Amino acid sequence: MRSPRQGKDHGAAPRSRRVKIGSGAAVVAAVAGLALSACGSSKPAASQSAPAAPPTVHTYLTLATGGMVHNKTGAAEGPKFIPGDFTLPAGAKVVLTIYSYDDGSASFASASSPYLKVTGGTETVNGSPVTSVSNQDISHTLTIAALGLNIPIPVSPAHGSTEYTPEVVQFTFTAPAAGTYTWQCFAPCGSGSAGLGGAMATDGYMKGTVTVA
Ligand SMILES: [Cu+2]
Repeated sequence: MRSPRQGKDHGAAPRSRRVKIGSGAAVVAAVAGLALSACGSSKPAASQSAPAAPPTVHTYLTLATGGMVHNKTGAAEGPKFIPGDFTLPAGAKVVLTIYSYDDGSASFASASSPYLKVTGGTETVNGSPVTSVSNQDISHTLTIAALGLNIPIPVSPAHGSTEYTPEVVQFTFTAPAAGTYTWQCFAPCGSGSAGLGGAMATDGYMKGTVTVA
């Protein structure tokens, strides 16, 4: 399986300009200029650049099925977001990409559950914008209740047990102020008759911590 990735946008750094020195005189002039500027002032120059736009940060999570995640005894564990804990820079524009391999549904008792709706940002599934997921198609949610942020994740279709092509859920939002926030899945995807046991009750599976710093 794919290992989870997390990292910043690695935009191309601007290349430093090459300065052609055409003659010895030019070198002398350049050195003289340096000497002059060095003598000019000891104060640091005031920054003249406009306020920088917030950086865009890309964070990647993998949503693995129970069959993909095994404990030390070899028994399958419940579905799991990997990593369960992640960090975001405060105020950054965040593009959170979730690769979901889970082809199991976890419908809510009520088809009008608020957790079927996208809130707190914008979402695409395999590149197409979505504003909600139907109760038949819901597989998990990644919800940060304290921020009013809800990412419904639909069933990853037709993957079966041998074909591992993930569904790509991408959610764009602005990271909040620094703090520690709990995320959790609200779809009843765990074990037990109510679907709230197992992974749903285990930290690091369907619940974790987002640290904003
Ligand atoms: Cu879940």
